[in-house]
Amino acid sequence: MKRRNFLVAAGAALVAGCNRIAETNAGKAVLDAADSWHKNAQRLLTSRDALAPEYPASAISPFFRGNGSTDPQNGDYPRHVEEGFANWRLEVTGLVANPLSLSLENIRKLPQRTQITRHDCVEGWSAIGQWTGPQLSVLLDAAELRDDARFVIFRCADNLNGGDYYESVDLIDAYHPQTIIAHSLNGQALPVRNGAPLRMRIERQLGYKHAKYLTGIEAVASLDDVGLGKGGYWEDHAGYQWYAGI
Ligand SMILES: Nc1nc2c(c(=O)[nH]1)N[C@H]1C(S)=C(S)[C@@H](COP(=O)(O)O)O[C@H]1N2
Ligand SMILES: [Mo]
Repeated sequence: MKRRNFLVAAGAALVAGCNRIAETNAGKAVLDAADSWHKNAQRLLTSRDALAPEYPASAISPFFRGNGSTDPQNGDYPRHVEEGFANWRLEVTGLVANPLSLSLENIRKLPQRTQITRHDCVEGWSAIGQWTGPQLSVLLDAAELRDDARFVIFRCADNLNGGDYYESVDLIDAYHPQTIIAHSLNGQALPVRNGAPLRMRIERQLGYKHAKYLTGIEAVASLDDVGLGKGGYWEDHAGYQWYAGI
């Protein structure tokens, strides 16, 4: 554990350093090249379908902090909080033969997976939590993903510094067995600070990929026309790498 924590801290320091490197044009070109290398070649060299470590209940952090948006005040979100999320819907759209619109009850009735995993944020903190929800693969199969789909976009209810938060993964992470749509943390409905009522868990990647306040899942062929084209809020606005594997 100590060694892993050190590695996470070292990784966070490296990312902080990378943001400075990214400010120079040459540095940016190198990082972009590395990112597309990740997108294209990394899957050939390492096993992208390996499982992230899972932990015993005794390892669960007493408090799972919130980060980024922790209490969205935009749009319909405050009304949904007041209603106890009774009218929340999750839409599955895009390159699918059978679009879905699911209530929280629909989602709780699907086959469920529970996993205790460690969340690593690039800002240099980690927390262990137990997450429960259906695998994303179950929804994608029910929606009948079309052959031309290559990426899955996660749409979020919150607006962070004026931009809509969103994220995306390729189909390897979309179909990874630990990629779930979590409605519960440590056996309780998600707190607002952790993304109520639904948030993604993308266990092989860093924290910013785990979209909170999930309203939509959209299958696309390319990321170019989504947001500013880099595949996520932090990718678009701060040059974070799209593939944030850990
Ligand atoms: N919709 C949305 N999802 C988000 C964020 C956010 O601000 N908005 N922050 C990201 C970051 S940087 C991290 S580390 C995790 C934090 O999850 P937590 O609030 O449950 O700790 O959510 C990620 N998902
Ligand atoms: Mo983060």
